[in-house]
Amino acid sequence: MTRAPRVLVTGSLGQLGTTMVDTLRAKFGNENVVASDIKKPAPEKRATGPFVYADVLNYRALEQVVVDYGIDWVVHFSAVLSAAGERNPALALNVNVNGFQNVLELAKNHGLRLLSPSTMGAFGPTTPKDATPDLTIMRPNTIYGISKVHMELLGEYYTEKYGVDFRSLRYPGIISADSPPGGGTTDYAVDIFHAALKDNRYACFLKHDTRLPMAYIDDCIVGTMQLLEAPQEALTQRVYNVHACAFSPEELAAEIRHMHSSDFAIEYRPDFRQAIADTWPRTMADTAARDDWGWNPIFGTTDIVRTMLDKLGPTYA
Ligand code: AKB
Repeated sequence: MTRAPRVLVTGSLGQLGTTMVDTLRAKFGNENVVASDIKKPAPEKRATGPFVYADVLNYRALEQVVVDYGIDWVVHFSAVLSAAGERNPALALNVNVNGFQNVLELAKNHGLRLLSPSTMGAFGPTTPKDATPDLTIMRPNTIYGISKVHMELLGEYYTEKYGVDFRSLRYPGIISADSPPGGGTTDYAVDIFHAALKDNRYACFLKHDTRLPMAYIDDCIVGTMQLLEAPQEALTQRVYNVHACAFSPEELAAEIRHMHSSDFAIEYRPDFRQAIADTWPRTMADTAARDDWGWNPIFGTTDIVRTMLDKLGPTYA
């Protein structure tokens, strides 16, 4: 393609969509990136480029956007995450399965490249927990995980059968200061910074030693762009693990004490999200992502803590 691709982003007002739209617009031009959601954007978001209402459950409405704007690529962020999914499994099934099927059909019928992220939540209690490989046992027991395994397999099927250019990466927990997460099991790792700066104490919904893979949003967005733009020939598979660092709540609290306040207090009140976290990997192996398209995260735990405190500090000063 000699001109810039025209990209549609679903779920554009979510934690990742917000930053991804800014990054895509900086690279491909504001007018070439169509942001969509079912919520109303703040006026400053609308000002930077096209925004449309598009419900991923409505195939015809999505198709109209693709035709009207001449879309080439879709980045599909609309999804109900792990904790929200356990609260409302019917909604998660509908959005994650039927919504994905709609964008996949759209990709098939209009020759689109489709990037739809998966998650470490696609693994389950019988998956090996350390250095979890790309190809392994996948028997998740959350509706989120089940719907994401379905997404991965269906995407691969459409690639094989219809030549759809489907791409996916299994995100760890993503930590961001500018856009809040919503409905995930890893959300504690963002909430804790707000609580530390505001109240100097935090009640954590996971146990002290629950170690999970995590990444800072900048690495996540760079990696997502790398996979989105990678030449087809570079891809030896369609779904890739990506790993950056791993920590537990008590390790994160120790870093916050070290960098922010030595008497920061954390208590542990595990709820239903503990059972979800217990089924996920502690670390993931991501050699294929590094070899095939250059995944190379730079934020470790200490960098994440410093960056989060620096970015959020002024809000609570
Ligand atoms: C969640 O906690 O549900 C998400 C994820 C790991 O996919 N952050």
